[in-house]
Amino acid sequence: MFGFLKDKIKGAIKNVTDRFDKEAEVVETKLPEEPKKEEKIKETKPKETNKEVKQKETKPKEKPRDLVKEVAKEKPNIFGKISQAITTKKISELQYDELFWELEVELLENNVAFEVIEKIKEDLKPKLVDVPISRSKVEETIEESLRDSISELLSFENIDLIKEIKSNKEKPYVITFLGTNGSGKTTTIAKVANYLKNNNISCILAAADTFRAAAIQQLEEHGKKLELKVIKQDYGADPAAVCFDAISHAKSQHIDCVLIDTSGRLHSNKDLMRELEKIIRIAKPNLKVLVAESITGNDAVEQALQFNESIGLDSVILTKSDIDEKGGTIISFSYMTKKPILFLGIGQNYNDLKVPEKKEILKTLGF
Ligand SMILES: Nc1nc2c(ncn2[C@@H]2O[C@H](COP(=O)(O)OP(=O)(O)OP(=O)(O)O)[C@@H](O)[C@H]2O)c(=O)[nH]1
Ligand SMILES: [Mg+2]
Repeated sequence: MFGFLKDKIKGAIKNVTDRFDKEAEVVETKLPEEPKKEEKIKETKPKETNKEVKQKETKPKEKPRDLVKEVAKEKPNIFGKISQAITTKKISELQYDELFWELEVELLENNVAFEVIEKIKEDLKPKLVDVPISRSKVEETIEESLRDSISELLSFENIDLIKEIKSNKEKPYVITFLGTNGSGKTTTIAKVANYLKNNNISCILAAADTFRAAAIQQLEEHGKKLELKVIKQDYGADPAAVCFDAISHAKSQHIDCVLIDTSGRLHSNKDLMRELEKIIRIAKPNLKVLVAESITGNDAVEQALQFNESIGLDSVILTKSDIDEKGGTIISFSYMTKKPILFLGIGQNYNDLKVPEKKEILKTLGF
């Protein structure tokens, strides 16, 4: 999933390093002085064990060895030289801006949001600007800094859904899934239902997309396959009423969880947003989850920010990560929305749902 981004970043780091080598100002730096001979020898002399001390006591006295001479003979390069000059290079802030552009383009093209790139740029700056640095260290410094920045960007506190539902005192735990048309809401609900079922949590599905043709049927098919009850009304019915029915049924049957499917909408559609607000007012969900497509990159981030402003999101599920070659969306998402990424959708089967792991993401990015 991040293979493409990984290769692009590696390529960009190499370009930055090459340009640094060509354009940076050469600086002669003196290495710090070597410690005095006697001190060094004292440090390197191994400690004597008790046994050795005893043996020494019984041995006839030998002529003391001149260790300083011996070591100096063996390692003339270390002890022969007192100080040494090495060649390093440094760049100005202006040069840094130009060099960073190489990296910036790759990150932008791979769905990393502009604000996120700015943060990465600021993190890296003090490590490269006006700091004498050798060529071999440039690549390493950029890589290390990027790894630290991305690691920090991915530092979201995730929700342990199973624990949340199991510790919920007032049944049912209600989750509303919302998002734009075709983002994967209905498929994701089926995957989550399957995940809950595998964790011994009972759930029912609420067909609150009463708008799109065949939406109820689609949910019913999943219900049949997963052996789960689907609460529905007719097409054109008030979705909030469907939610009310589903929650009442769950209460009376002591069902742990209700998963609400809603129709696709844009945050800019006022009527549909009002309808969503009504669903939320009636259903009072424990979790409002935006289902967004990983492949849409910064558009998905923008949607999340807008939906959050209108109705307040609790979490996000990024679908179609399996076909997202770029991989930058997840990095941008957590930083920009500050919302936990509950799951990644990684395919069209029921088991294709994954809890995002920071360590694994960093590894697939090559860090
Ligand atoms: N590759 C891949 N495809 C997915 C994933 N999640 C959903 N899809 C596919 O995306 C398409 C749309 O999925 P739906 O679940 O119908 O999306 P929706 O948001 O409910 O759509 P509307 O109800 O029309 O708004 C289907 O073909 C799904 O199989 C995923 O994680 N990976
Ligand atoms: Mg749907």
